[in-house]
Amino acid sequence: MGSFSSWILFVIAAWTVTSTGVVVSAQKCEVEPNLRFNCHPEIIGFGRENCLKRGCCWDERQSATGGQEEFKSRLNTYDGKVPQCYYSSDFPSYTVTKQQEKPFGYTLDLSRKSQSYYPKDVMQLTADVFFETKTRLHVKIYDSEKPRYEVPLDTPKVSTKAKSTDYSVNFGETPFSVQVKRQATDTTLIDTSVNPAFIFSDQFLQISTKLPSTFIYGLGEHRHSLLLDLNWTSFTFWNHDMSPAPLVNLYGSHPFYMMLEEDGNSHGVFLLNSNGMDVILQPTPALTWRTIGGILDFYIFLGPSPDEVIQQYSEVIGLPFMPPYWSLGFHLCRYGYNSANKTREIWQSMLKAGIPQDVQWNDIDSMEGHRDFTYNQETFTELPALVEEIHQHNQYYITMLDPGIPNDQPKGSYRPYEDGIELGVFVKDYQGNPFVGRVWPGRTVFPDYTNPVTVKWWQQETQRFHDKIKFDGLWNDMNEPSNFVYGAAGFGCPIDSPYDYPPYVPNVFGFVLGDRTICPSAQHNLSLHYDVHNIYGLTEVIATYNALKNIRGKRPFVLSRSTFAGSGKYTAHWTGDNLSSWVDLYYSIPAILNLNMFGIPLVGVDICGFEGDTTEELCQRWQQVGAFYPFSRNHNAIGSKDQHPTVFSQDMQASTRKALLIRYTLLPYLYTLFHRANAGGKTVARPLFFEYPSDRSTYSIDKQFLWGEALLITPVLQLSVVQVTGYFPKDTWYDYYTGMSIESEGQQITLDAPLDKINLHIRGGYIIPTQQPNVTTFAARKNPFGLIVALSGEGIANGSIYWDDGDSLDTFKNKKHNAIKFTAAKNSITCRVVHDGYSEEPMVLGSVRVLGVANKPETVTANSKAVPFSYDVVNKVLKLDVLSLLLTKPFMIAWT
Ligand code: MIG
Repeated sequence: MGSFSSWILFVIAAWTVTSTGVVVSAQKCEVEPNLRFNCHPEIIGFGRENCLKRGCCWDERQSATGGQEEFKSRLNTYDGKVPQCYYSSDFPSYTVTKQQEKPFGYTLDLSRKSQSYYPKDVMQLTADVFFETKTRLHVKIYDSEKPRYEVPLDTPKVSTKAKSTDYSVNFGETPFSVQVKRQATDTTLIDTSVNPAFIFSDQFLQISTKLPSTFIYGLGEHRHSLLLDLNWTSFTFWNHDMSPAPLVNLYGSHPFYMMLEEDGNSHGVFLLNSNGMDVILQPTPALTWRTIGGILDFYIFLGPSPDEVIQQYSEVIGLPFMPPYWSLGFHLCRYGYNSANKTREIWQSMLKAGIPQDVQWNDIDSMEGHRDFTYNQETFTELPALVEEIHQHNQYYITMLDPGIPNDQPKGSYRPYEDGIELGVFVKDYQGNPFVGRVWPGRTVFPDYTNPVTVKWWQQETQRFHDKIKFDGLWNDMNEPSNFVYGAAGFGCPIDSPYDYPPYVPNVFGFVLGDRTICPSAQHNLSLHYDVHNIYGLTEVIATYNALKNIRGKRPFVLSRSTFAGSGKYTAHWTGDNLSSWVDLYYSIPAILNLNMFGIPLVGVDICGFEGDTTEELCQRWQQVGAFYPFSRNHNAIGSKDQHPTVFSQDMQASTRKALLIRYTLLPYLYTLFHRANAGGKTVARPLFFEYPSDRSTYSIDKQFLWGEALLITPVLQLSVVQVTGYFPKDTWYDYYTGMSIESEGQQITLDAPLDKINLHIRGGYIIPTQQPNVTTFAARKNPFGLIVALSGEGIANGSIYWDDGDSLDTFKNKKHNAIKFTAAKNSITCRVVHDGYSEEPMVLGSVRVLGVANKPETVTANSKAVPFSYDVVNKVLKLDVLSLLLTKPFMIAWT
């Protein structure tokens, strides 16, 4: 603790009895600046008098600009000032009145004597502490007497305590606080005693924790660098249709963070709560959760490696779905092809140019009056034929379904609405009538997917539409849900509703919760919109996923704009309406890395940018980076200049073709990573620190990323440069193109990056399965496989492949797959078949590249028979090209 004499004169406390009946002494306001927690985050009413009324401390010395971290950060003028109004060190809170042992851990009874300054304090709380697994702690704090809204996520139910745990838990009794420690290192991961103001009122719930380091990640969906900024920043969770911009609430909510501790261990924390929320970071370092409803339902994951944290998180929220193989190919879309003919022309131009593409998309311009389940009878009459033609080329077609259903069509002309009204499937307003907003089709109502009847109706309508257009996947846009007007069309939201105008409004864009969405007072089957707003998109994709599954009998593919924790079980995600700009190209990388941490590995951003016009160079570089987005789609806004690859020069097309052919070459590796995500929650695209958690130089890297453990991508993100500098952690790295090795000591390395090249490196010690590419995954899957064997300094490498038919449901569960392991050591590679359950397509191994073979071998054998080979003396690469081994039979390749 420092000395406060220099500023204590300026601190004023309510040293008389305040309205809450609390006496605050000036002494209790001696709180070190970084340990001050904001007692008056509201913009309205901010001032000394109201601060003191709350029983809080007021620091005169702070300028009048202090105190409202969120508002200031919104205006981008906040310069790291501590709050002007803050809690005294004895701010009243809960005490523990009873502690009981339970089979799952403990239960605590908490109670408070005085009211906080928010209405309707919950005076009696229960805290259940579940020692769920060795690495997972679950702490659930709720109203002891009255049930409150809880997020309907299907989380594991644990009734008995884990035998041993990596964590220990302690409590402070008066006031109540929680401390969680990592036993192995004695590091305190959570300590809520840092802020005395633990508040649990009906519409304001707040708890803070001290953080064990400054290395914090997550808290999406926001536009931010990968490593978060602790300098009085705030992150708001309230799903919103909003072009990605810093410091505002965007399309999705993931109240989850992960941290690296000082020693490189990592842990994660998830607050299972879907109400509007602010999370505040301050340099203490500390974090404050501030939500306006539900309960406080925390999960703490002990890792200790970053990837283990994500696996443990995925076990709680649900493992990512297994994507169809074709969906890992390249996707082309735009808003505003405006006709089936134009769509066809561009799709055909890709075929002609030999640029890989698996999926052609249409947007709302293909609909009749922007109405779901229709196609335009003037401009898209040939759509059914076009889709058939696309299928004949073994390619796929995806179209859009928005939530807004028009309610003003002539009687008898629009069945989805008429059936829906009869079944009562729409969200109701505060008076119980269908809630009417305004979206693309005009005046619209919104399906309430928390109602099982709605889910049936949605499936039925989707089926009817599929009878006309044989789409292979669906795109759920506008599902925040977005609304063009504030609340109800022509009305807004009821001014006297405590849900539309709660006592505390999180720092949402537009200042009111109903901004560009449904009124929080609207009613769903499950609860108020106030509670379920952030899971609207999740409930829609569950319905869409299951509809597709039932209709096609194959693996569903859904793309959703709005997401919540657990969405990855059902959907892919793209980051919405980005801009065709270099800055947006950079932000794509932290975005996809974050979404991987949130359990949504199939993620990408609109390649070449959505809004605005791209340039050829930007689009060329973007196609290169985008070839390595797990979900790779070029998409464009209506009115923007064309940006499909074939609109550009031959050079640009050649470079895009080259990047995408590399993607297609590496698809068996990517697919194997997706299998691991689906089976065990591992990330697909990951930050460097995931693989090198003890190397601090990696902690803030977000201009490079990895596929799995082994492929490092170092793209150009700037105009007019033909070199790029990247960080190479201490390891052996091999240039993807030449096989030349780099021995890095953990250093920055500058690489040539001519316009037609994206730098790729393979990490020594890994074996990557590949396949000779083609312009569709259908064609590529008929080609021979390859292996890239990247030897470690010790001459060792490992890898695997997961393979199945790429489209059937539950192939892993039903064991209709192949799982094969490869090991290289002592101048040989062996193949071990772990599971052999898929034999429809023979898996021929055609070629092998061994990187890092020091000397030219004299002979090379496959299963003891000599095979032809060549050796690149300069790059030290052993090449075998005329193999005809089967991957599904054990083999051994050796060189001497
Ligand atoms: O209000 O369907 O983010 O990808 O092209 C705009 C038209 C609606 C927003 C999506 C964008 C899509 C567009 N949609």
